[in-house]
Amino acid sequence: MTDDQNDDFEAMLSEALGTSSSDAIERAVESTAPDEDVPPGHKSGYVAVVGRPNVGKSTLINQILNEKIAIVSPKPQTTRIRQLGILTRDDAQVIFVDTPGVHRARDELGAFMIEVAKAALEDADVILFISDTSRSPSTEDEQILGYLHNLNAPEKTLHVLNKVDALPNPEQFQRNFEAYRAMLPDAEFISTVATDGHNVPELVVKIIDRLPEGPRYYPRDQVSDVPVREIASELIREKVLHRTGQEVPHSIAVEVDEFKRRENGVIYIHATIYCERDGQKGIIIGKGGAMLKRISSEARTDIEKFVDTRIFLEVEVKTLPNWRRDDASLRRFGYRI
Ligand SMILES: Nc1nc2c(ncn2[C@@H]2O[C@H](COP(=O)(O)OP(=O)(O)OP(=O)(O)O)[C@@H](O)[C@H]2O)c(=O)[nH]1
Ligand SMILES: [Mg+2]
Repeated sequence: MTDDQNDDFEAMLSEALGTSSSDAIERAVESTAPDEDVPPGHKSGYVAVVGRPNVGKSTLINQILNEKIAIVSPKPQTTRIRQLGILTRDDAQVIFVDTPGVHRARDELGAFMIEVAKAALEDADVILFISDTSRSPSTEDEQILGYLHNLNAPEKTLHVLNKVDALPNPEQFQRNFEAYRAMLPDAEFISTVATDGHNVPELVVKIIDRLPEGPRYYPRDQVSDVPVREIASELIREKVLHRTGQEVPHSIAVEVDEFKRRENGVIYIHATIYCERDGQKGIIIGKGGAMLKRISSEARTDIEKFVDTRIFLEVEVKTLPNWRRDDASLRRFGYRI
């Protein structure tokens, strides 16, 4: 821009804003200042939510936020990326870090997922170690204990004994409960039911007690750091996870290729489900396309709920052999740090 053009641009901006552009910039800077209007004693910080796959980490975060920001399924290894769930109250801002379940990695995708969980532990002010009380402890729980031990910060850890509603019988409950408590005898613990919210408000109180004083890092109305586009692709992946079994859930990735608003206000989304083999593609599409139709329709309902607008969703399925071991594909789907 020449100086003249620059002046014109400034004038246009001032007119549009009803003020000088430098004032507008000042205001924008002020409104994003992190400690804006927080009361004295305001607390904030990061809470890493870790555990083996399927213990209810994402369910718990959705329950605390009263909003579905993370996908959930009965299949292990549902969560693949680090995602924030942000709880803002007048007195505190709690930034939950949902992590992939810690397991023994069998491919590069698995190795990435474990790195994500470990990295979240290092940055955390508070750690929630989630156990599934309906099952006995496993080597995966031991693996997590090893990470916690290396951090050497026992006062940061809260042990959450989840799924206390799903116990086979009282003796088994007692055995599982004691076995978990023996793993972390010095940590404070609480039993919860993430699906119905039992003891969840009490857990939030314990978390906030442990947070340091600090500013509000995110705007009041922000509940997650995951872009809408990404949430849409996750919701589609969730529907595939619910509808398919065997190795299919682990073999898919979803990419949203197009996301735009049409003149009639409807949001148009085109997404591709990638799987590793043609046989899996056949399962996802189903007889006469019936399965894919069901997956798309369920995903559309959930995405509409999230964006609060009508959407038109088109989904296709492609085969991308061995993508879970291929560096370029992992990077493309966001599974690389
Ligand atoms: N009965 C019962 N089921 C629960 C509870 N919490 C979660 N679940 C169920 O457990 C399953 C796994 O929940 P997720 O929230 O996806 O578990 P996760 O720990 O995030 O799993 P990964 O992302 O795979 O590591 C889902 O079917 C949930 O509905 C609970 O307290 N009681
Ligand atoms: Mg999860």
